[in-house]
Amino acid sequence: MAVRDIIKLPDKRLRLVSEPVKHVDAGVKKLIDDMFETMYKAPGIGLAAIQIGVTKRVVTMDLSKKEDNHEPLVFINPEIVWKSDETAKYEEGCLSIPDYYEEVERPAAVKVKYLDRDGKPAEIEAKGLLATCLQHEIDHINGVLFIDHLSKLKRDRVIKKFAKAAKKVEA
Ligand code: GNR
Ligand code: NI
Repeated sequence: MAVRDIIKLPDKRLRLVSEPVKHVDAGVKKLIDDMFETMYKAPGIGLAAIQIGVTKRVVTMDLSKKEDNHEPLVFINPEIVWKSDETAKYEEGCLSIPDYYEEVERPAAVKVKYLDRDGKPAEIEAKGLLATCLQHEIDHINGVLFIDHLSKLKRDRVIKKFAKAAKKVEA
């Protein structure tokens, strides 16, 4: 297992559309292990493979509160098959956009079809934080970031701030 670097804005790889996993083989299992290690270390409650530069449709998550009581969740090729008309607002953050938090409005509940870590088809109906997090991560594997759900003014401001910071490091 290894902690991998998390890629951050303005890294263009965050805009790539990830590829479906064909077989949940040893390589995918190793990727999942690395994602959990990276996510727990960050710490974050969710991670999409693209955040460590891997263009595979793989998501890890752990919404448990207690540090010594992990509840690891894995979603491979996740796909929203239903979303509620009702929406909910949550303050979101992203490990690829550090130290920026903003309220995002999304469907309050979703039904997601996916493969589990054994490659077995599964389905989950989620509400609350799980619904928000699933939508945040499924966005990632489609090259979408939570700032894309904000006003253009707010989004452009964040993108500019990160572009400027990256230039400073470069100089
Ligand atoms: O750690 C994370 N917290 C979080 C809070 C509210 C909504 C979504 C998230 S996901 C985020 C980790 C991350 O960037 N996943 O892609
Ligand atoms: Ni994120």
